[in-house]
Amino acid sequence: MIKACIFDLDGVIVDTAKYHFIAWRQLAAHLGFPFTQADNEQLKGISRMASLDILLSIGGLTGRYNETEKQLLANEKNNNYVELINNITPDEILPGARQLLQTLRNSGIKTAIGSASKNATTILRRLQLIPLFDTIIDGNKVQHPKPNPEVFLKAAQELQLPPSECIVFEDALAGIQAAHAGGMPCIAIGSPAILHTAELVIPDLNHITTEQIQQLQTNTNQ
Ligand code: B16
Ligand code: MG
Repeated sequence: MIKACIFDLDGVIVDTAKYHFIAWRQLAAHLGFPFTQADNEQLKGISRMASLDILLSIGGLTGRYNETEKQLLANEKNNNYVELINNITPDEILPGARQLLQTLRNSGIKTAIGSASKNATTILRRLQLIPLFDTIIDGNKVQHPKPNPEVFLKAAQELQLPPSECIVFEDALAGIQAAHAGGMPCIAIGSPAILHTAELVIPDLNHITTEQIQQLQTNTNQ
């Protein structure tokens, strides 16, 4: 039986990808090259420093900066990003998210955040969603970014549940890989053409019930 649902934040609970995009594009412009929406797709679910490496390779700047300079560039992007997310409101919560969280908690199923973002708590506070989560594991609490399962295993550990009793909600391939590496089934939000490695792909959180979640785990364990 599923006793906990672990949610990725960006792309599952709220669409912060558009703000990451603007912030990375500002940095690229500063460095003197264009950065497109298609380029941004490569950064979803990836940690900040890994994203910077991809951005620099897009600009033909791989190997140009040392680690200290790269940290300054990452800080610059994060300052751009924090300025944007300071204006986020609960209206930006993605369809079905608040209702599903409430329904799960009413049924006694625990809820957690498992996000790569170091800004997760700030965002959840602005969305007024903190009380709907039993634990929040974010980029500040893990050593190894997705696809390493650490973020989801730590959430299960905090909830004092084995991974087999947890299920993950994700929007990125790296996150689906992380869930599977941790021994947890995954429900993906987005396009089945891209996210087909998940046990189930849905367009948004309005399209899932607690019965389906339990059924999915039964099927996975057969
Ligand atoms: P930050 P998630 C991820 O959040 C984003 O998808 C990814 O684009 C971002 O680079 C990463 O967080 C780190 O975010 O710079 O705020 O620490 O999808 O794991 O909730
Ligand atoms: Mg995500």
